[in-house]
Amino acid sequence: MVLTLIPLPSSVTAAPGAFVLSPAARIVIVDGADAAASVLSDLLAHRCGLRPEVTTDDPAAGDIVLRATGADDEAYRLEVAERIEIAGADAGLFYGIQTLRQLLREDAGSWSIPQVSIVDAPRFAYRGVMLDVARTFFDVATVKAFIDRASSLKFNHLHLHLTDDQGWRLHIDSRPLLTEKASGTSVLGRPGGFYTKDDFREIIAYAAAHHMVVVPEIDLPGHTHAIGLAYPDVVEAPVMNDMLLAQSESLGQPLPAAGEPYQGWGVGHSSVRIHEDATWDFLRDVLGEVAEITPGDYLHIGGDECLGTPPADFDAFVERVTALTVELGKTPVAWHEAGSAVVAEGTVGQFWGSDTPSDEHIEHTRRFVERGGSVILSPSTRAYLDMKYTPEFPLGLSWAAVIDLETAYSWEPDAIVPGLDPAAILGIEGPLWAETLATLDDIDQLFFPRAAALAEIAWSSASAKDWNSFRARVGGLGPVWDAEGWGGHRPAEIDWSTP
Ligand code: TNX
Repeated sequence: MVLTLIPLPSSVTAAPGAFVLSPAARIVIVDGADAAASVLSDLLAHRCGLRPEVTTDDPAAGDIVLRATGADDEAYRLEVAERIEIAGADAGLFYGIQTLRQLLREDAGSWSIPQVSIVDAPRFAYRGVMLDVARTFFDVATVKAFIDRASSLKFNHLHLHLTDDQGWRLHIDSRPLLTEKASGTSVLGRPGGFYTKDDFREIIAYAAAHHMVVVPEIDLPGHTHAIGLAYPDVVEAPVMNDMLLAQSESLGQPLPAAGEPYQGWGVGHSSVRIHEDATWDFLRDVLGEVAEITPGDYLHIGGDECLGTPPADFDAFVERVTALTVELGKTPVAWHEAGSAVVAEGTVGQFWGSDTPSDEHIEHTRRFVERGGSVILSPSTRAYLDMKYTPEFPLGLSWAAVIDLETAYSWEPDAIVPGLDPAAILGIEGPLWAETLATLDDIDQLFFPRAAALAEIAWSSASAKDWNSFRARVGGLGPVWDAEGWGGHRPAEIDWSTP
């Protein structure tokens, strides 16, 4: 029998037989596993229509025991025998429950779980997904739905791309015109929107309850056309050159005009005014409020595709903005181009080059490590969740690659950037850019099943990786995702009928 587990745990020992979940089963909490009990209780209610009693009494056969341990890590143990026991610290208990969720099976009206003994811990500390809410605004309910999906695969960071040329999505009290004037539209006439501070706190709290840390991104110094709708003094006039004209022509989308919302998806035409004091007052206000509302360590300052910015200006900007971020108490994260500059000590670089990167990309990425930082890998030819599965796929882009499930699965983080010390790899992230997405269903189409491939690369050991094993397991998860109401693409090369 195939155990339908993704990401594959460190150690799995299966035994014959199964635990049958009876209506009399109780959730027994030991040493204060209360939060996990409510996660499990909601899950069983939703999936099996059972709401077990939660108790601190001694466990009996047929019960599910949640044992909180004092450890400070994401590891857990799951034993399924005559009773079920999950042991771990907060995150570990949550992950043990996600593993249990993948093992639950219904047969003739009764719910069972195969007997198994699992010991598990992640490979990488940073396991991220990114949602672009700037190109298309997604409301709080959709972001929560995205958190549900990602956390079930043991992703622990949610990077939100909050600002871009097309819109500004987070209210800033000291700069209220940003959301008043620059949030009303999305790409191609889709509706705009923004998060109030309370909305954003709600997202952060929901993410935290699912053991995900929110990483907000304010994309700078480029991707800033929207700022000009609100504070024109802070931005340069849109750049226009042969490269940008050719881009606009090939997209069939007009170039942006100063002071008007941009609804195309060309890149590289905008910049803040790098040398003006007014810009730095603005950035101190904005980044200060973002840092203040964000409990996580990281603040992403962008740094990508500043195609119209002179290199010396770009470097000066990055040096200063990463220093400002540190001053505000956060660890800066930046797209790998920012490695051309003297980034603040400890800045994390996010690599988005191909899996055969240019010398320049390699050099820029290594710089973060030379400056005491680490690297998040998002190779666009493998980890980009917004690339098409096939050339004909109706959603997504294909500028980096066409990424079928096997391509998304078959890569090794240590081998992407030559000469990068493996110990400097903080983890991996799958970005979901939203130029072509309008709905949660669209998100699901690009997310499932490729996010499962990324989850396994992020969590499981390199030696466990095996495409044939993965394809058998992913097929078995189709019914689990269906049961949650999570749609998605079901590529024909996978047998989705396995129980
Ligand atoms: C490149 S990857 C971008 C984004 C686009 C994306 C579309 C990166 C750091 N920048 O601006 O949305 O391609 O795939």
